[in-house]
Amino acid sequence: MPANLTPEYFKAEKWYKSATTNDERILALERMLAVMPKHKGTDHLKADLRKKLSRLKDAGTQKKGGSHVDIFHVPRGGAGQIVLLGTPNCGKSSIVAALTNAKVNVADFPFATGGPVPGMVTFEDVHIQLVDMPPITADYSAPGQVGTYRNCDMVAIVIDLSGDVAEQFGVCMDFLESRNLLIDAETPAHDDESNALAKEAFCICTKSDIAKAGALENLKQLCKRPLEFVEISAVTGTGLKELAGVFYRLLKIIRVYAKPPGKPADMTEPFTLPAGSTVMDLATHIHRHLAEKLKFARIWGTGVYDGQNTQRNHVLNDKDIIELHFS
Ligand SMILES: Nc1nc2c(ncn2[C@@H]2O[C@H](COP(=O)(O)OP(=O)(O)OP(=O)(O)O)[C@@H](O)[C@H]2O)c(=O)[nH]1
Ligand SMILES: [Mg+2]
Repeated sequence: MPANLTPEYFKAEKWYKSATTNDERILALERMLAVMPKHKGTDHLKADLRKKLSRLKDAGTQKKGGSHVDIFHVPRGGAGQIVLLGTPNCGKSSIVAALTNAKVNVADFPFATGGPVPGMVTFEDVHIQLVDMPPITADYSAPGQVGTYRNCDMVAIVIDLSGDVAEQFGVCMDFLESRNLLIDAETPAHDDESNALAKEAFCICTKSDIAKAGALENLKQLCKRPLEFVEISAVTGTGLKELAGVFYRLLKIIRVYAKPPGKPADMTEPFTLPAGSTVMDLATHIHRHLAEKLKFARIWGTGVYDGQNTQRNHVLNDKDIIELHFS
């Protein structure tokens, strides 16, 4: 083993050893190579890791066969997917039970949840997917569990305010940071090859009805990242009503309604798009080929007068009604 390997390298190596899929192993190897000190003593190790990496990438380009079922793969539904992360018994399933119709297992013993359980949260006329998950501890996460987080839109870290907030937060942050799962200046949403990498995250602080004094303030002080904290109680209902709106805001999406020319808009099924989307983005979302024929759009909504003609690059706002005109 070459000298001078850093704690960051060993973290990445731990990630590599615990990975259960080739995609995850590739990400971990890339991280090991990126954080490895560059000197003569690491030349052999570097060559070895590069060989492993290229073998894994070759395997990835070959046809995938077999009938392996990944229970941690949760197909996306709704306008965005938020996946819960937390230590045993912290109250994850209770949140999903309170906000969705999903059949989850709420229990006063740890590890009551064994696999992901998706449910739909409704915010006004938008549906957002919320996924209950098995717990993690400092030493254990289920094999493959990281895959659910890697493929979601946002991670909700759940902290039990009646427990040891520092320990819970440490376990969750270590899980996320050691796998490059948190977006920051050095960790983008996608790696150089457009594979999903890091996520936005926020904190749901639950059991506010039995919180230890000063727990939320302690937690905020511990946190070195610009995370948002939302306080709730699944038992008394405090903060629950607002939670769906918080999900919607943090997902940074907008909803817009399409209107056929000369007819009323369909106000029942909005299209949801990333905030900042344009008229052209909406047209492409509805029909990629039709979008090439888009001439202009009329809009009723924010920052325009009713029925104003706009160009393809006009940026849409939440709740805009759009009439697309094609050539
Ligand atoms: N007082 C209080 N108890 C809560 C609250 N939320 C959950 N609980 C209780 O905490 C215990 C654990 O809740 P769960 O929702 O099953 O916790 P979990 O995080 O899903 O647990 P695992 O699946 O084992 O990881 C249950 O006894 C719940 O009734 C809350 O807001 N206030
Ligand atoms: Mg549970």
